[in-house]
Amino acid sequence: MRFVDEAVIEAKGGDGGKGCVSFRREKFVPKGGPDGGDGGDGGSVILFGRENLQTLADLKYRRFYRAFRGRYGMGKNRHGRNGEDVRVPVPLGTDVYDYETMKKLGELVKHRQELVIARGGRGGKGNARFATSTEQAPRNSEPGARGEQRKFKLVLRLVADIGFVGLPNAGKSTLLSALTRANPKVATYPFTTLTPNLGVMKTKDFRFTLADMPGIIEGAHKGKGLGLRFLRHIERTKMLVFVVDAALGHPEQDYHQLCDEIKRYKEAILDRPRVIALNKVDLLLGKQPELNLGLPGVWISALRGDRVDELRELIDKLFPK
Ligand SMILES: Nc1nc2c(ncn2[C@@H]2O[C@H](COP(=O)(O)OP(=O)(O)OP(=O)(O)O)[C@@H](O)[C@H]2O)c(=O)[nH]1
Ligand SMILES: [Mg+2]
Repeated sequence: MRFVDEAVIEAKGGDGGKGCVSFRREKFVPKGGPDGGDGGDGGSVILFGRENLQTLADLKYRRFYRAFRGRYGMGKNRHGRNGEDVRVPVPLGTDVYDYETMKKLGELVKHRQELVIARGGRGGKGNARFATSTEQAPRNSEPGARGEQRKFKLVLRLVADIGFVGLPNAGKSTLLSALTRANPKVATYPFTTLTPNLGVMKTKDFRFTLADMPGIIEGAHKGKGLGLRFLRHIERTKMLVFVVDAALGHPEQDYHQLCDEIKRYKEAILDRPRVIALNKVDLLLGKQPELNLGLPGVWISALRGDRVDELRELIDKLFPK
């Protein structure tokens, strides 16, 4: 399915049911007391996290969500039935904002975690509730309260353990295929990957989710290239794997450029552990220059699979568990 990481939706809670006006009728009691029941409460619109969803695409197609109304109260003190909730699954990592104020209302990062976004209205009281010592035959009841209605902006920031960052064409997607069973598109031109790809990497006793990102270019933090739209997808990772094309001859420069873009976007992202994959070593014809990048690294060929296992072990060792 198409990867969609932003959506605007509107939700309305169900209105409460009206309270009932009714009086007891019994064979030998001509004027029975009030017995109108309360209306049912309206249902709510509830978002919940679902782990196997990866995009907000469904919410792009369906924009309006309306929960059911509460039923009317009835005679003989019968309570109206409550309106049913409407539950909407969203991918893990969905942030929910009020559309008008852009205030963050919550996030869904765990499977089955819930957020009520539009509460249903309470049911109105029936006339039985209005009886007092002086008013024994009340003819009033309450209408149900209206359900909340609001517009929201949903923004997905993927939940993955490890994010790949690199310039376009560095071999990130090739590396994802080498480390996992994922099968992303790989091509000889830059900007092949337009939306993040996820894969699962297994080690002896751990399972990591890896996110392959579109290439980062200078100015990405300001929205250049695919810019911010995917830089945000590395925010929730716990570790970064930098992928550089070492065959181009300037891996240090590339690495510093990548760090710079991330730093300008959100410096704290650089606090997490990182490793560097110096890729395309097969094109280097044996020359592996001494590098002092200040982070652990492995010379690999993602294409041929050379030393990819070593990288896997390094990631496993440095990942904050
Ligand atoms: N020789 C060689 N080529 C490689 C290696 N890894 C990747 N490539 C090639 O480099 C090109 C780009 O690879 P991708 O995996 O698509 O690169 P990417 O970083 O995902 O690129 P974008 O998605 O555009 O950012 C492809 O032609 C790959 O076959 C490698 O280890 N050695
Ligand atoms: Mg790619």
